[in-house]
Amino acid sequence: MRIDIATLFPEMCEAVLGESILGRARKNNLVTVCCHNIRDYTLDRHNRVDDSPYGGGKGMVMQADPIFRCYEAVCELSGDKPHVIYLSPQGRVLTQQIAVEYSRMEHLFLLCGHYEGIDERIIEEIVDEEVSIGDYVLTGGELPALVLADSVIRLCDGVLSGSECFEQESHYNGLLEYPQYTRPEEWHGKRVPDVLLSGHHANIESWRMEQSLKRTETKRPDMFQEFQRRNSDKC
Ligand code: 9WO
Repeated sequence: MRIDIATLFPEMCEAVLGESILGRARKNNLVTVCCHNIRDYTLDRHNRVDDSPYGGGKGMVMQADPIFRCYEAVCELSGDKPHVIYLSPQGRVLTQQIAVEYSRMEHLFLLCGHYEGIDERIIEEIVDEEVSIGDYVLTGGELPALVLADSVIRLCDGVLSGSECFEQESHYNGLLEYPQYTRPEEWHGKRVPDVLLSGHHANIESWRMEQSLKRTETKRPDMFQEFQRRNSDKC
């Protein structure tokens, strides 16, 4: 899989993509992630990428042309047409299921807006889909792009080790996680549940399942309903 990120703040993106599991995935060539500075694609001699909005109003709007030239350079570089996603509060809200869809795609192009937005015509011209990571407004699309990239990259083959990816195919899918504990056995007077110290794997498994179900039912009744619906389909 290949992901290109078009942004005015490539260092902000690189900082996140260079660390931890994402950094390891890139180093092992399991994914190709490239950050592009939209400012490198302006033809303006002052490197302008934004201008005031037609019709008036405060702030600045990102111009269409530098974004388009960046997109064309990525098409040229990769030799294909990526699926273009604009991170915006107006998009459909990202879910695990959508992340799974994207993880099966060859090539994503994530467009990050800044300031008061981008010229509407670039959306019409190149954007396949707008995606939101939730109903709040940020200062730019970079953090949402990184959230999306993280959710997608961890699903790519080989990115998570055996122990890290056990959740992927399991019956815990669509449920909240069971509670986790590590050393020491007692901390601030609180003991680790006995079953986890018992070494009885079948009992541990059923305790964890029960915890996941209970938690999902009380904390996320919407997810619980969906889980029940999907499991009744299977019968
Ligand atoms: C700011 C603003 C100020 C005055 C008048 C109009 C205005 N619109 C905006 C605005 O929406 N700015 C956006 C900031 C432009 C595109 C990038 N920005 C952004 C993306 N904020 N929040 C997101 C986002 C993306 C995905 N999921 C959640 C939030």
